[in-house]
Order: sequence, then structure tokens, then C-alpha cells
Amino acid sequence: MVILCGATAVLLFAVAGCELVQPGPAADFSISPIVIYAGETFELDGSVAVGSASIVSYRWSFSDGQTLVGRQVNATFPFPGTYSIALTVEDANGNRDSETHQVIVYTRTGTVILNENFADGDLALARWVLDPTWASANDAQIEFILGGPGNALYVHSAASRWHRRYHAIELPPLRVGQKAVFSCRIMALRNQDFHTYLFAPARAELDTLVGSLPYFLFSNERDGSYVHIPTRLGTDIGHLISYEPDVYRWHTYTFVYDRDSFEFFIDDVSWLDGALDGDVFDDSSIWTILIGEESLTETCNAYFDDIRVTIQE
Ligand SMILES: [Ca+2]
Repeated sequence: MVILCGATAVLLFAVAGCELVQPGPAADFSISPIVIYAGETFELDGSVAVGSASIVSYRWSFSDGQTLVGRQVNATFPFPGTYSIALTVEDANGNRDSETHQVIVYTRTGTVILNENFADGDLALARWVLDPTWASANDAQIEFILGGPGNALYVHSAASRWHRRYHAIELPPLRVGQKAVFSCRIMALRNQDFHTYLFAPARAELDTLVGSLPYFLFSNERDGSYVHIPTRLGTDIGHLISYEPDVYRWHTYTFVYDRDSFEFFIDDVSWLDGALDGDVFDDSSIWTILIGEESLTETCNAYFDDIRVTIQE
């Protein structure tokens, strides 16, 4: 106790008795432009750092590992996401201060996140991974269709079970006004009993619906097409739409999502819209596009092609 009091007294004496003691620097900086896009240059300006002694060094570090030196610097984040930018300044007396700002790096409108047309044949099967909980490995293949879309993914579950394939993508953060557009061309060869096919454009996890987005399901066992809307608890509610897919004809299924709502189209005709449950698009983690088919007979089949994810206004 005595030692602590003495140290405090010495410190107070030193500060009070030295009129030349100067406050250290206070780091701060500006970022322009305010909205930052992946791959595009923005400027960092540390001129707003102040202190009574001149500042001799400006060091920048980004949460993706980039480092820069200089009062004014140009920088680029190659990928969309949420990052931190830290500036550390040091003055002529060796005093330092740091300031950190969070930035969201967006994707330019019009950017194609995914464009899968299965053009490279069987190599595409490696990208579209079999869901091992549902089917055997031989229940899908790539087929070439003359006069049509060329290669397409042919899904033909030959037993009363699902065959599903999936592909992981990372959705970027959406700026206000931007939407994520998922579309897929599907052709059904439905000419017998029980047949179901699925287009689930963004599922949070493969084995649960929790946190997933609305998806499309056709089931002629239950008389029609449904848009299913998952709830926060992981169940979902099917909304019957009156669309009846005809056989041997391609149709384009499109989901448009913004941060608060969705709309579902078939061949550019709007069938259903609604609110999204929660703020699912605030999470830019990995999402799963899931496609699949289930039938009792070999003659119920589905083809998938031209799966696209784009960012639109
Ligand atoms: Ca194709």
C-alpha cells in the first residue's frame, strides 16, 4: 500500500510539474465512397487523426489480412463480406492510438454468383454432390438433349425415396434495394403415379429447414405445386399454387428474395409473394441449393438445367 501511494504521488507530481507533457494522438479516418463494392477501389484518409505532436506513421490493417502504410491510401476488397479496417497512428514522441471501423463490401448489381448449365458433362456431378441420406450414387446422370439445352442433369430415383443433389454457394450481403435471384429450368417426364420434384434455392443446412428460404415442390400425389415457407422452428407451410407442369417441356422457376420478402415466378408469371421470416439475408454464410426428385416408377423423372444466382435491383 505504501509503495502504491508513493508511485501515484510520483506520477501526479511528474504530470503536474511538467508543462511540456503532450497528449498522444487520437486516430480516426474517413472512407470514401460510403458504399464499397468488391473489387473496386476505395480511399482511406487518416488526415483526421489529431495530436499535439506530428504524426509520423499511419499503418492500416484489414481483417482479411491486408496491410498498408500511409496517410491516404487506396484499397480494394476482392470479395464481398463484412470486414474491419484498423488504423494505428504513431506520433513523433512514440505515442500510438488505434481506431477500427466495420465496413460491408457489396456485390455490384448484375453480378452472376452461379451459372450452372452442366455443359461439362459428368464433371458437373462432382459439383452437385449427392445427398447421402436419401439415395444411391447411380440415381442421376448428365444427359445431352438435342435441340434443347444440351447437357442437363437427369434425376431418376427409381424407388420410393428422394434423390437429391446440392451445391453450396456463398450469398453476399445485400445492399438496400438489391435482390438475390435464383432461377432454374426444370422439365418433368411425369406420366405415371406419384411423382415429386424439388427446387430449394437456399437452404441453410442440408438436414434442417431452420433458417432456410421458401422453396418449390411439385407433388402430383397432393394435386399440385407448392411454395413451402419454412418457419423459425424448422417446420414449413405449403402454399398450394394452381400450376400444373406439363411433361416434356421446360419451364423456368424463379425465386426473387430481398431482405424482407420473396416472390416466386414460373416463366415470368408471378405465382406467390410473401414476407421472409426473420433476417436470413443478414447472414452471408454458406447456403445450399438443393434439387431432387422422388418417384415410385422409372417413368417419373426430372431434368434440371441453367441454374443461376444473380444480384439484381
Ligand atoms: Ca445445359
